[in-house]
Amino acid sequence: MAGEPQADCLFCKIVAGEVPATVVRETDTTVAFRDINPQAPTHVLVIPKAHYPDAASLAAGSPEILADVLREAGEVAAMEKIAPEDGGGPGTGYRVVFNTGSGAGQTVFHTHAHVLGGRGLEWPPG
Ligand code: DGP
Repeated sequence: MAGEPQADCLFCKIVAGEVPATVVRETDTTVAFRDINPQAPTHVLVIPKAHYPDAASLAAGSPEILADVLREAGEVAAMEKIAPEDGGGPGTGYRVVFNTGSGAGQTVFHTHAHVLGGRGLEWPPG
């Protein structure tokens, strides 16, 4: 059923505490933890506790939880002092990325928002 934990899902195992992670925030519906392979000084993943394979399926199945994920992305940015109000130069402001589909670089099929910042970020992304 949509949202139910999946036995073979790495991020469901992090939610369950079966795989260790450096958790920086947790709410009733979300967990935020540091990416194991950081691409920027701040690289935190915000995930719903419920299992949805990608952002589009989360938006369709539980839009209120997708809103929770995005709110938590902002809370992580504030905690890491990379929010726009922390200044205007390189290193402030942040990017929220949902890689969606293997062709776009998604490797873990449990929705996750990458929160990236702490350095200047190029556009367009690679
Ligand atoms: P994506 O490529 O968008 O599916 O991002 C998956 C991210 O998950 C990638 O940046 C690396 C991260 N990741 C993979 N395995 C683990 C893990 O066991 N622990 C943590 N903290 N992050 C992981």
